[in-house]
Amino acid sequence: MTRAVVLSHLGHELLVAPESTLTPTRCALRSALPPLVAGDEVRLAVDGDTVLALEALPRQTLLERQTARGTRPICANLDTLLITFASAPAPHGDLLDPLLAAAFDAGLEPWLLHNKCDLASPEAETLHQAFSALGFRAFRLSAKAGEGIEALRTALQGRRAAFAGQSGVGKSSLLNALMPEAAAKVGSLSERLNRGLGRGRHTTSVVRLYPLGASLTEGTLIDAPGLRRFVPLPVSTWALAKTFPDVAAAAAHCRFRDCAHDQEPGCGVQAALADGTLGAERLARYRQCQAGPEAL
Ligand SMILES: Nc1nc2c(ncn2[C@@H]2O[C@H](COP(=O)(O)OP(=O)(O)OP(=O)(O)O)[C@@H](O)[C@H]2O)c(=O)[nH]1
Ligand SMILES: [Mg+2]
Ligand SMILES: [Zn+2]
Repeated sequence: MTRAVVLSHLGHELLVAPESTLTPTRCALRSALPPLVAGDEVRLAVDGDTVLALEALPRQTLLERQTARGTRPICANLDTLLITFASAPAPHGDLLDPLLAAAFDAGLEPWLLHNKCDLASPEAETLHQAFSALGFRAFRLSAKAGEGIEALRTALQGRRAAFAGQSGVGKSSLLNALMPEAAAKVGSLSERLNRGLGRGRHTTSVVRLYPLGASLTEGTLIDAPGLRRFVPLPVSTWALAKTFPDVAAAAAHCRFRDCAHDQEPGCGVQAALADGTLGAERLARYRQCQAGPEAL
């Protein structure tokens, strides 16, 4: 039996790549299989031209999102989430924090990709520096000018990564810069407006995995449609502290372990706000991220 990785879910079929050849192959699904996503591993039965996914192998990690109708898997077996923002469209703070928290809760390492550095944007630059200062790994990139691409390619060696971020930040453009053979479709702003993309349609329409080399061990990269917002599963206290290390550092000084950082005496967070070591907007973002699914 052949082991394969799921490249993409195509309605009633899967696009898979057998580990030995990595040749993209369409296959049908045995009826009892659970919903499969890019990055999932399956066992195939091959009979002439007929390929059937028989069995889903256990997942190492699973990135999921909350929808109005419940939990939905997005990608499996990742180790790195490439949280992408750009000089334009203007970054959406509300999107980046929940993505960081979701990455931590799923056991993934979040990296921040700042694309379109060829366009000046004080807003994106401030965000980049703030994330770096908090200790996150951040890359300054331009898919257009080629800036930072070599460093990112080296860093991705052997990793299982996926892009996440707003529509139009250049996720597919970065994929193409890293591996031109992916030939992923890239959308221009005018095209976007003509097709009504301004109202929420995306250039990339399906989640798709691309092997970075001749074998899966060399790494894989997943391109995904842009997100307008992202509601993770309820964020754990642990992931919240990893996402907001500055708030967590201040909270370490709270007198009470269950301090809500509100009116409690001896609150380290309120003290940090008062002496200016913590900005009020950081606490506001923390609270918004903590509220998570309630915002759905
Ligand atoms: N100036 C500049 N433009 C870029 C850069 N990278 C991408 N773009 C442009 O940004 C637009 C959107 O790029 P895409 O790669 O389609 O963006 P995306 O994030 O994949 O968008 P969705 O698939 O809708 O989520 C295109 O017009 C690209 O040419 C860059 O580094 N600099
Ligand atoms: Mg795209
Ligand atoms: Zn407190």
